[in-house]
Amino acid sequence: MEYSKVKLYTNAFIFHDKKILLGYKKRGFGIHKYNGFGGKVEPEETSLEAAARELEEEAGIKSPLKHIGVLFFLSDGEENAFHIDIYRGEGFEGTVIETDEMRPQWFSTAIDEHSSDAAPKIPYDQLWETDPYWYPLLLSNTKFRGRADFRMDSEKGKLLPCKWWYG
Ligand code: 6OG
Repeated sequence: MEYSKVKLYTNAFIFHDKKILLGYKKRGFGIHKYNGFGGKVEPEETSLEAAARELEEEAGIKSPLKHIGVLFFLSDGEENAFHIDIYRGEGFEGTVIETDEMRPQWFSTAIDEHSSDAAPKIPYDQLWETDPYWYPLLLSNTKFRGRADFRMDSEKGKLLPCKWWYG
C-alpha cells in the first residue's frame, strides 16, 4: 500500500478511581464506536498541546497527560497514513460533559471477570477492531507501539484489519 502523507492524531484516556473514561463517538470518523478523546494535530501545535485541547473540547476536562503509545495505520483507498499518539491521564480537573461529538462514560478497569465493581465493563465489541490488542498495555500503564493495515472487506462492506502487531 502506498501513502503520500502521514497525518498526526491524538487520543487521550483518563483514569480515575479504578475507572477509564471513554467517549461514544456521535459523528465523523469512528462514529458509533467508543474511544479515547482526540483529533488532528494542527500545524502550529505539538501533539501534547493538541491532546490537551481535544480533551477539553470533547469532554470539558483537563488532565496531566503522559505519552504512552504510538499507533500507525494504513487503510485501503486512503491516501494518508495515520500516526496516533496515545496519552494517559491520571485524574482530571473540571466536570466531564457530553459534547456534540462525544458522549463520555466511565468503565471499570478491573480485569477480574468476577469483580464486584459497579461500573460497566469496557465494551470491547464497540471499539476499533484492533484496539482490544493494545488496551491491556494501556490499562497496565506499559509503553507500546503498533501498526495495523486495514482492507475493505467486500462481504462485510467495511474496513477491517488484515495485518497488525502491538507491543
Ligand atoms: P476526529 O475525526 O474526531 O479524530 N482513531 C483511532 N483511534 C483508535 N483507538 N484506533 C484507531 O484504529 C483509530 N483510528 C483513528 C484518532 C479521529 C479520532 O479517531 C482516532 C482521533 O482521536 C484504527 O478529529
